[in-house]
Amino acid sequence: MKKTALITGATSGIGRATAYEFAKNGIRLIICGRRQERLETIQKALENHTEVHLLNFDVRDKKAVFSAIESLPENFKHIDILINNAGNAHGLDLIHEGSLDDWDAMIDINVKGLLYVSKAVIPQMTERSSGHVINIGSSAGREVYPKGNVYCASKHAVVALTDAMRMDLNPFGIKVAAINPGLVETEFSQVRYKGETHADNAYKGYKALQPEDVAEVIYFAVSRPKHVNIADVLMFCTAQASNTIIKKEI
Ligand code: NDP
Ligand code: 8X3
Repeated sequence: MKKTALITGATSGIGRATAYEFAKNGIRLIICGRRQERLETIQKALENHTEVHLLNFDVRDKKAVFSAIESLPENFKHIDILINNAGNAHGLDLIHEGSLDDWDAMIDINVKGLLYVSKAVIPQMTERSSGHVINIGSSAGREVYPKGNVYCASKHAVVALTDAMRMDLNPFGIKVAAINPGLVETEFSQVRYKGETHADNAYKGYKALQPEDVAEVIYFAVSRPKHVNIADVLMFCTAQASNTIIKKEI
């Protein structure tokens, strides 16, 4: 039987590439994000490969999260795979110079948003004693770097929540994983630097991971046999050795 996956942050970057990878492999999709036009474009592009349902909500909005997931039509209610991917960095500042709004955004989206979506989806997995949750963490969840403070803290929280979920959901046979990439060339830097011109420099002088590279690893994890759980992955582009060591050609 075909599996159904719900992907948050499917309008761009890693989430969108994962939607394409899953569609190619016949997984039915619930794609989520705030940009309706993009959701519709992706649906059009993928509907020849698989069934696609759209959900437009902000993961920060508790009520919107629950009502979106409750609104799913009967044939999409059974979610086998949850990809908690929506998230971003907002700003890159010394701790005493950071913006409170940026801090709120990162904690509210990357941590609380992930929790709200999980709370809305996981109970139907525990009821059926089956399911697979993949949280998109980051190398920033393993090692902090200068000026990364709150973003790194939010991703450390994602890694901690992933380990905690794996323990709590173990009696139900639910797989839980964190996929933690280093630098991936997406709209991430446009968001972090608020569209400033130096955002374009973030991926210059080396070949960063592409969103499709991460999507392939996510698909690898979801396509393992029932007894295998890829619990934790750290992946870098070859030019990156750690969050602070990147070999760039100048
Ligand atoms: P993008 O900016 O390309 O994509 C971010 C996605 O998150 C978009 O689809 C956006 O959709 C969604 N999103 C953001 N805020 C909200 C919100 N409030 N409510 C709902 N959806 C939201 O970045 P990436 O693809 O790079 O990022 C995806 C994940 O990967 C994030 O969790 C990020 O932290 C993580 N990551 C990224 C790395 C990188 O270097 N790029 C490295 C390691 C991890 P919309 O705006 O339509 O709502
Ligand atoms: C995104 C990668 O290095 O900008 O999580 O934190 S980094």
